[in-house]
Amino acid sequence: MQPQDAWGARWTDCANPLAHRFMQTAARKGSLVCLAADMRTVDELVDLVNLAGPHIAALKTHADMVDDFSRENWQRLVESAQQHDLLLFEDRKFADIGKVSQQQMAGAHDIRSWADIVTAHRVSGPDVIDGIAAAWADVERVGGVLLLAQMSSRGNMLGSEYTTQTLATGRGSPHVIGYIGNGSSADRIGALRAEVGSGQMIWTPGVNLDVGAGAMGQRYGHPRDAVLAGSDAIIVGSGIHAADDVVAAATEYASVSFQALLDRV
Ligand code: 5BU
Repeated sequence: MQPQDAWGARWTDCANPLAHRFMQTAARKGSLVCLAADMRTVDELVDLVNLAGPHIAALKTHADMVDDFSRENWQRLVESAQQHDLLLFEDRKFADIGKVSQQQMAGAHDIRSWADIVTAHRVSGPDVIDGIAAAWADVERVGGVLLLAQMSSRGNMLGSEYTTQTLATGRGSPHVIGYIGNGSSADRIGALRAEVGSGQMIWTPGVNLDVGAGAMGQRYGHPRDAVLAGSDAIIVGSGIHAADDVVAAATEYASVSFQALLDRV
């Protein structure tokens, strides 16, 4: 399917090249799934990507939970992501001063060299974004930041005033491709979408076909409700990687999310 047919106004309004790349991949594969690959070894990660790869549009990692991380080892994951045309998203949740964020983008995990997207909290001030962008510039790459405007976990402190300030920081920034919204609440996503407009993306964790409470304070909403309310990418972890049949689960999340996009447009 042509991306403009699947995405409607978002395709024209959301001009960021990385957002376009995601939308194109999503339309081609018929999937809004960003797989949260919360695995502890590179072998498990690569196996998971090889299984789910055809049914997902982006890959989210936590490099610092991987026991056998090394730059050489990680390269195997980067290559399998490339083979499946997946944007690589490191959910690092940067939250320090700009200069330190720049250095943390380098460091042991060298995130700046392989990640296309990272998350950041707005809490430390707007300069965290400049620090991250400077790190990508240091290695002559361009990436996109998703600012945490909401979270899915219970009891979090990202209230509506904080969200509004976060959007004010991200609006018009060439480095901010969009925001993390709370996938467990369609109402919250709808409110966020109304405030964001259609020029930036909203990606949502806290979605599962089995809605309700998850482990340790995680909360889940239904992926269809999230997309209808304005989410552009559903971030799914255990719903896929912990399923008995990973391919079947990935296929189902893909079709539910993409059908919801078509119904939304
Ligand atoms: P789950 O297994 O689908 O619950 O995994 C959710 C993933 O999304 C996991 O990697 C979290 O780090 C990530 N996440 C989240 O759950 N909630 C949030 O608000 C943010 C990220 Br930000």
